[in-house]
Amino acid sequence: MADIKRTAMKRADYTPYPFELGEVELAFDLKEMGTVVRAKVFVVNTNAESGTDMVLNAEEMEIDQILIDGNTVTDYVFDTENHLLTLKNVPAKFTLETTVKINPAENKTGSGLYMDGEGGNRTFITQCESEGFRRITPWPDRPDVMTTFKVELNADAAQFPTVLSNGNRIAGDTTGGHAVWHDPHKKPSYLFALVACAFDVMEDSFTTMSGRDVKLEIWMPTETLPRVRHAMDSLIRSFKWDEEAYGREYDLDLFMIVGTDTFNAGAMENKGLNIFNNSLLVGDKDTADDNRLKYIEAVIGHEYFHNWTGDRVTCKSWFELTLKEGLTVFRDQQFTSHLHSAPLERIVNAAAMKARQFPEASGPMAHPIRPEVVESMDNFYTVTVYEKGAEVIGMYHTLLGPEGYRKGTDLYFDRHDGQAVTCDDFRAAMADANDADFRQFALWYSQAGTPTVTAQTQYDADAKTFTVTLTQSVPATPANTGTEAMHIPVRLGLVGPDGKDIPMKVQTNSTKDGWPLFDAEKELVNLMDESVMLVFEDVAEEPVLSLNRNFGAPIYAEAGLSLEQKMFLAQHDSDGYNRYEMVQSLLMDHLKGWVDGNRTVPDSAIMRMINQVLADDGIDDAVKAEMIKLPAISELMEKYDVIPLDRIHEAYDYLKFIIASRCQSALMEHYTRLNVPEKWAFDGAQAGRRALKNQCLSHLSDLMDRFVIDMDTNKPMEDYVTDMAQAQFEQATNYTDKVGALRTLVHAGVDAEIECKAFEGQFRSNPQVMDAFFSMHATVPSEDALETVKALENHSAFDGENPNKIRSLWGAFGGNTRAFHKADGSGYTYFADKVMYVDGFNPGVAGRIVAPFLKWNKMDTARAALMKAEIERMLAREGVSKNLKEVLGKALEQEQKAA
Ligand code: B3K
Ligand code: ZN
Repeated sequence: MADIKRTAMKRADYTPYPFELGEVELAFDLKEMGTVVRAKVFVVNTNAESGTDMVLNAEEMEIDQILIDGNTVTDYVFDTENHLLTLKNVPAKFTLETTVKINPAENKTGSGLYMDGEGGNRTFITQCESEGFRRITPWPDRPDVMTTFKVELNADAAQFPTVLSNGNRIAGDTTGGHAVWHDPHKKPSYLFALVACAFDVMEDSFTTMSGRDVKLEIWMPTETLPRVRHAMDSLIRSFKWDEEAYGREYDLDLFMIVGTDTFNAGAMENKGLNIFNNSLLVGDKDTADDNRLKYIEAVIGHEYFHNWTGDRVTCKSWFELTLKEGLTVFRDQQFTSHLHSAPLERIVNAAAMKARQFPEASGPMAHPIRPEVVESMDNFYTVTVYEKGAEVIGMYHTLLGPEGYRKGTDLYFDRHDGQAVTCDDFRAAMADANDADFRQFALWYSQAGTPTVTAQTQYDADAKTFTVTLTQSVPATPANTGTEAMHIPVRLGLVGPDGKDIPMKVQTNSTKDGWPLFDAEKELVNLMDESVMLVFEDVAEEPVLSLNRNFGAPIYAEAGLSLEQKMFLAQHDSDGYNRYEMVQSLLMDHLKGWVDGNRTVPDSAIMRMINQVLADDGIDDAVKAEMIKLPAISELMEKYDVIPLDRIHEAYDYLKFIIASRCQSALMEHYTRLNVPEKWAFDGAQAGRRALKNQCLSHLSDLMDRFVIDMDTNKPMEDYVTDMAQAQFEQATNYTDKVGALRTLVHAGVDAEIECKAFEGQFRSNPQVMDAFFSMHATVPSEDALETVKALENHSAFDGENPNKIRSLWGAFGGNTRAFHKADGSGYTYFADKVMYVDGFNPGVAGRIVAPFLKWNKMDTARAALMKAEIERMLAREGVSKNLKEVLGKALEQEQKAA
């Protein structure tokens, strides 16, 4: 085995940078090979008069010259392994000038300055978060070193007429390959950006609340430009919402977005110059489905909101990433809730937590939202830091109410504008603005793992009391971050036999750190001890407990409800989220009962419940679609120490068949009701109708490989449903319906060659749609997907170096549990080969797509052995990245569960 030495950084080791830097003047002479970068900055040593060393980060560059106060420096060490440039014995105050050469055309890492596109779309582009700036020029590349930037750009005017950077253009224009930019706001290097291109621009404008006019520009290849109107409209909505909801105004005269097809992340919030992966920027009704359009809107909002939560107030160190990301995700979720449906947004976000974050928190990469130890920062742009981080912000909002929360954010911005701060500073602002105590709440930042809250209830008919005992437990995780009792806001309700909420009054209340045990106004319990008991009085009849309403805390909530009680809440709970949760929980119980050979939910109950949901006029179509979806397989896998994967697949097949066959007429009725042409609009009700229609079709398609006769027509259902999907494909007047029909056909395993050819013919030149095409094939729930994926690697639209293609074909395959986990191990070998290939040039992406290997230790003995061998093979690759070493190294430390 090759050397797998790993080095970690610890949050506790933070020390401030010992130099202060003035405005930096950067000059770029942009060439595909041999770009020259000059940097000039005045430096003050804050700790010493003179004679100490100055350490800069520097990676993949040739150093031409270093000057201190105009004199050539020779006393320096360039440690190319650790990417550090040390200038020896520098004076107390001095002007530092560096000249380096870099080769953007050779940079395939997606970090630093690199090239994208071909021919007329060839572009210089940057990505500096978290540690890309050090690949551009030697610099203290850490978020707490903030300076203003003046940037001169020169490029070949014929090929790259437009040169863009942060801030305001103070010389040049958009046509001559030359411009000088000045950003008056101090910022860390990770927010630096430049672009040189020959794109076109879509322009618009926004007048801020104080009456300033801001120019809005989206730069794109000419042919793509017509499809960014939705993005521009979303941007205008974002500007307006942040003023209304947070009182935050934009602070430059120009806001630009540039789109690219080659980008490791979704998008990047560089000051005044956001760079977007085209997959989150380009799309209209004919090329993006409703979910994608909503996602584009949310990400446009997210990056714009970073202007305050990230750019104006930034992170002191990368350990504090959730300070900006958790907060900004929460803000984009609020934005989406405001524009669309709050209950739907809650359901979708809770589902993502359960399907993705809870499994991460129980695996080898478990970490608190503020990690304590990091080897490769790329590995910590996670659902824990982002989505659980947003849930933690949401709990402040729940605990303080909207007004208290807003007081907290106002104080945070007042106190820290222009600073690099920590999660503790945010927490202190929330506490100080509200005179509230968040000391115990701080454990949400330091403990990993998903707490479980269990409720035990007892009804006393004579005393008319209902006693609820809540107990919390916090699991131990490989991160070893503690298991102390947390401050958990548990929202709850008591639902009476008539389906109505019973007013909640506790016999005795108490307070801890100023928090009432039961907050009657907010209808929540401040669970701060391991176990608490509440006695509700004047309860005339035995109620059913509705626990963790609105998914108010990111926990497993176990109310110990019977089948009947779950069915009851599914129908009557006044909390829309918990109605959804109860339906999902019954589907989960059905699956688990089948796997365990101990069935508690009869098929008839599933039939009754699905039919009930479909028939209920009080539920939005979009929410119905979410309710009747099957729970994610990752959620069911979480329930086992040793995962019985084959039985899990059988359980899904069986439940799918039960839903399709027993609910056939209701599914058919709703499909028919909803399958009516309407003039397309980006509108929640319409999107809901399309979502439910396509979900009904998808459920019905599970009849396709069974011989079931339709009672009315005497025709085999297989033909019937195929006909329906084919007709929808042919007649679709929007992309949502088109791709919904095609996915149904492809996933049902019927011959869809004609439709696939037609789809490719129409969309071959659209990279985003082709990504969806690759994913659709890579996720077919069948072992055969392995061969399909291999064949698709040769597709003319596939490019193994492009992160979007890597994710849409190989990444999606990794999530296909039937093909990836093929019993003979061929899925593992294939996927490991791909991970190693990607790791050779883009470790950031490799470290993320490798995730399906991490829970090797929970698989059956045969699979665990095969996976472990592949993990060892990946680690043995000459030149394996620190990204892979960290995640795979941690995976190997796990103890195998199967005997
Ligand atoms: N801040 C960027 C993340 C960049 C990821 C770098 N590996 C996107 C975002 O969260 O807005
Ligand atoms: Zn972000």
